[in-house]
Amino acid sequence: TTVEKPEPRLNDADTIATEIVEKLTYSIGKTVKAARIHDWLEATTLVVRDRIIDNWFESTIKTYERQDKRVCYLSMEFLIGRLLRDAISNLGLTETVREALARYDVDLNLVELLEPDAALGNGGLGRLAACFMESMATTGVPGFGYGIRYVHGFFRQEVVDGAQVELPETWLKHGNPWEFERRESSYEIGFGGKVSAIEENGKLRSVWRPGERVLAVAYDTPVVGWRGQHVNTLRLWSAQSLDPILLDAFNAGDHIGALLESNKAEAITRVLYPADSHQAGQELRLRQEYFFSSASLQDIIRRHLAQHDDLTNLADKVAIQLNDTHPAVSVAELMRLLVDVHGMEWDAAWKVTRDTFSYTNHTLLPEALETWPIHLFERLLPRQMQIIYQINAEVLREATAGKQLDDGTISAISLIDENNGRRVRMGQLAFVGSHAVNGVSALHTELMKETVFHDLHKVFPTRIENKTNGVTPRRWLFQANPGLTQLIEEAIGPGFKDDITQLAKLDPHAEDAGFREKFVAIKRQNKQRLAHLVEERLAIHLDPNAIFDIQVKRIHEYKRQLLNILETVALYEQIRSLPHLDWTPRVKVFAGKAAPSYVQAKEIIHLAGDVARVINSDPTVRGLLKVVFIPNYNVSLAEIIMPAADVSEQISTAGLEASGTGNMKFALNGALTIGTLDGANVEMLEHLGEENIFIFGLKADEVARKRAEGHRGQGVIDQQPMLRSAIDSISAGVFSQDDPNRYANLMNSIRDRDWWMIAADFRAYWDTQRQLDVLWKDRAKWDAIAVRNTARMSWFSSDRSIDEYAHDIWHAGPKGR
Ligand code: DL6
Repeated sequence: TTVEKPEPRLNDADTIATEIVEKLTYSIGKTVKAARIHDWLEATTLVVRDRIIDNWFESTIKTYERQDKRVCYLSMEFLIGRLLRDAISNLGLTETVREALARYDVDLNLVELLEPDAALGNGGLGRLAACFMESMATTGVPGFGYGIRYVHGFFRQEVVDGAQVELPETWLKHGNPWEFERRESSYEIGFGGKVSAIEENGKLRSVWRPGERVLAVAYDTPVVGWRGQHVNTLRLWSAQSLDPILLDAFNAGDHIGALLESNKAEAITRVLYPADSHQAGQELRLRQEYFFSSASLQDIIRRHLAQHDDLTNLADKVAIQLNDTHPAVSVAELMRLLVDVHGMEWDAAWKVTRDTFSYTNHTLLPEALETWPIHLFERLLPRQMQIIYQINAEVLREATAGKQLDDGTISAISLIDENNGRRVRMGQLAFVGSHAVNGVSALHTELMKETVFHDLHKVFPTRIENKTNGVTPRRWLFQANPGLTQLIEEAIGPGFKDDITQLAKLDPHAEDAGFREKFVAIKRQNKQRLAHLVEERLAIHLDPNAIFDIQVKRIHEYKRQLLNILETVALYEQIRSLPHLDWTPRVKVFAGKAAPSYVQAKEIIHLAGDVARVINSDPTVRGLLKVVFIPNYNVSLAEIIMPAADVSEQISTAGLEASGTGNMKFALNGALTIGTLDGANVEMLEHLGEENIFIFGLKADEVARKRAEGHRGQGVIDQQPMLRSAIDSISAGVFSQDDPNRYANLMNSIRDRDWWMIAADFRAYWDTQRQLDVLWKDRAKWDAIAVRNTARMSWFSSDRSIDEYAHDIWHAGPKGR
């Protein structure tokens, strides 16, 4: 049906001010006088939302009428952050809304700060999904994000007596004005029970009778692209029980038992698992994975059948991207729905499945690769387990057809790991069920071919391809750094806002002293803003004249915050023993969360805090070195930190960081990267040129070789007095006098195995840091490099990533048709 387009709304400050007051009055029930700041937030959100909804309907109807191919992005995580500023900015209404609120003496900046961060993700993978949603809306790809509406997102981090403490996060406490419950879009999700075979028209058909059923209810959030032209949907599933209360049990006096079923159902979407690099392994996690996969697939099929006679052309109309293996059970579930429920032949269903799915791998860390014990899988998802066995048999048959494969290869490509107590390998399932499998940076993709998918790659040599990550410049430049955005506009005109590749026009301005001066003045303001936040939250004073050297990301041994801390301690000791030298003042900033059960990562946080306390209170290094650990790193904090950095730390052990996206955000905002040849740093080097990025350390193949040779740290430490002294001081309790042995294990791990090559890379890292010290003194040179970083980062826009996915994998959207 063609729906008449509503009259476009007026977007002047008068109209918006009037509408905000109307919302205050009639939706919130407050007068202007009585309204509190959270009421203004809600009223403003509703007014902005109205403007998005008009375009949302239009985008949805257009996609429907043109029967455009849709992209469904299945992701367990969407780390979206705050939405109001993003929406206002993408609609081009920032100054108008500011003016409208100012009429009532309300400050838009303060209103925005009150919005809770939607932290439905752990880190890189979830934030990438959020950037991709925004870029799909911007580039006009009809995208649907499918995920989980966690009641509690990523935990809130506090640091108490130096240690990380995890507190529940309650983003839904005061409701969520961005979402719409869709009661009509709810689906039953089964678990457990029995499978039987019944005969129908002379053929056997499997029927699954689950022992337990829950309801998945959809909540939709509009995702608005740049200039508000296209609006997509993020659909998050919430679990509800079919029977809210078992009245029989209640009436018999079993009041707790009467609620057990509903508690069990609702537990599925209660909380996000807070580990990004270890598989959670619990039954509840598998329930979450199946729950949102099945709900999303049922929804996709229902939509398809509303427009088409059958499911044979599903892959022509829908592309489903599996964001990591978390939704990999979808491969078996789609086969079940096609074969058992919709009566398709197995072979036809397998072709539809493979043509529809594609899969992104985000890590090579063995401990993060998901596998599930067969007995658990079989108990929870008995029919899907049968289907996995059948897929396995057929894939092995296909792989061996006409070829002689040795037993090692067969067991490596099998979906069942027979060596570790029989487990289902989700990576293998996602791989064989997809027509395209991608890594997230060039290096990572090559390593996938050599390591985790070595044998599958040999059998299916064209399946793996690369899609380097990107970040949305709207959030990470325009909104996070409005000062720099305006300066760029003055220098090269507004074209870059619609076509980010035009940022390249900024390059010649690196040579212009007048421009550099303005660039630096903005950086300084951003540093002052961060310094102000640190002063307020931690009562630590930071001097904006110092180099702001920042490492913010999840805490993990492979990301090597420990290398940075050791260099900090070594620098501290050097300044103390050689105070007459001309040291360059530095501020070292750390932030990030550790998985609650990751002991070493928590020790690293504790150490950062201990080192900060001792250094910051030592008058001999005053003005030369400061260290801060800012608690509770999240998207909103990142938006303040990224624009304030002079140096961006991207120092993972080479071969272990799949891509990184923080590296891109920092460089886009004019920070100089000190980093290893890892993840997307490799491509950043190509785009920036080697004089504009500071690369050090072992390369991925050298790390592998050293490990194979049985490298140990002690030998290196003995050769390096500064490193030895730093390790000895930490071991002796110089920074932890209350508990001198606190870091014994951490330090011994470097002396012994040095698995993360901290000792091995220390000297190269130290030297490169000193090279930066020298460069800082040549401000014209430093600043020119900073400008070139901003100018040369446009390739790392998520619009480019999305164009590549659309063109090469999804065959959807303007670039994919
Ligand atoms: O692809 C997004 C992001 C990469 O930039 C990071 O390098 C990578 O560590 C991260 N992976 C995860 C957890 N992976 N799993 N499972 O967040 O993905």
